[in-house]
Amino acid sequence: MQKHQPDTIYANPLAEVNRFAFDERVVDVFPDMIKRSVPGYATIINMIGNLAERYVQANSNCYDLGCSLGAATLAMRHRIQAADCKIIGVDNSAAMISRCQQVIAADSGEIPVELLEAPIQNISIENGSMVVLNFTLQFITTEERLKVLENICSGLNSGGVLILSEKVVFDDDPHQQLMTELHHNFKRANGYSDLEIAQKRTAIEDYLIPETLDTHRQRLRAAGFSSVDVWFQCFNFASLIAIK
Ligand code: GEK
Repeated sequence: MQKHQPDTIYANPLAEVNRFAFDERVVDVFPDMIKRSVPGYATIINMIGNLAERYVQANSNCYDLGCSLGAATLAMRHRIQAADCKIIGVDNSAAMISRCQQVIAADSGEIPVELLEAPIQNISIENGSMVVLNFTLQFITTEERLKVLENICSGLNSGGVLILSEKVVFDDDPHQQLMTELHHNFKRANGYSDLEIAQKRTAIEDYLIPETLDTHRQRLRAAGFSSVDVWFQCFNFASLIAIK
């Protein structure tokens, strides 16, 4: 397996900044990129393990939708206490799924993991007790989001849980500006230059579409979840728990 490389994708000035893509170049630097870009990422991954301990039911399926290199899959795999479970990881990037196969093969966990290269819009959720959308819904058009969540809710067993982590925005302009500045300060403290921050921002502008926490809460309820709220937040990054 290749070693993790530092993320320098936007370090030099680009004549044209293309739309961000989860291609091989991103796969090579992904662990470094997400850790240095998303405040609280390591805590969220760790707590997904904690939640798996509590919510995963015996003889059920767990889903990691937009699994990238399988960080949440592994957190669940090593903390699930219930017997006879299976984890299904899904990502529509061939490069991510291919590298994730290597990560899972090198891992010592015993719970079976199946990886699928597919858009999460096409996945059927069956006999689920835990579904993770860790910074994935934000890359799907806002029009498609309710249907994805309805599909998840209908495939979850009673008492099953969805963990939805997203970059978020705020209605209050000064607060929005403050959160953006604090996030950029976090990135600068992690070694990203102003050029890297600006070019990455351009690359994800029309691709990563953040929404307010209220929009997420309302949509999760509309999708059929009975209990919905935030369990983690750091600046403009938050994670919600939705229980069926
Ligand atoms: C983690 N969850 O480390 N269908 C399937 N996958 C998709 C889709 C889609 N429609 N759109 C984007 N992806 C991971 C981190 S990263 C978050 C998730 C980030 C995939 C995409 O290929 C990428 O692997 C992932 O969603 C988003 O906990 O980079 O900000």
